Amino acid sequence: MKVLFLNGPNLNLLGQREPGIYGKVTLADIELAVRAEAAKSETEVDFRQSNVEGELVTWIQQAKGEFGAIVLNAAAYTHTSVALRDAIAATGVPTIEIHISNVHARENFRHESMIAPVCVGQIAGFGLNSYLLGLSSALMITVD
Ligand code: CA2
Repeated sequence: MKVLFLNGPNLNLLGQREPGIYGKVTLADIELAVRAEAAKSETEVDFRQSNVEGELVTWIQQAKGEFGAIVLNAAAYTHTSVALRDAIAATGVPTIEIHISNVHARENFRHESMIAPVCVGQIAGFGLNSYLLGLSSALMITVD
């Protein structure tokens, strides 16, 4: 079983700015924690980040046939991207939306998710653990 973790814009800055909202962990720390957890169930993980919307779209399209699930922190594109939503719907790979922060407790514009209707579900507000919960959820919804 292979799970694709995708991270959207500015998540490469994690741990460097706004520690009050996003904590002190870096994306590299998160990747290490995800890989350690995945190893327990012999789950293969691919972990990527891009600041480019089209690159995320391409990766989602290419996931079909290779990955059993996508765990997606689309960051700001969550709230704006019809392109990501269409890619998720088109590819048909079960996708779990995740967020480090509780987007529903923040500004109104973060309450809306363009991608939520085409995702299996949403996990938000658990910090680094949102990624681990995303992994557990991916393992629960996939059979191969
Ligand atoms: O809580 C999350 O995981 C978000 O997806 C993070 C996005 C935000 O736009 C979403 O509404 C919620 C922002 C990621 C940018 O991360 C930064 C990290 C350090 C400094 C500045 C931004």
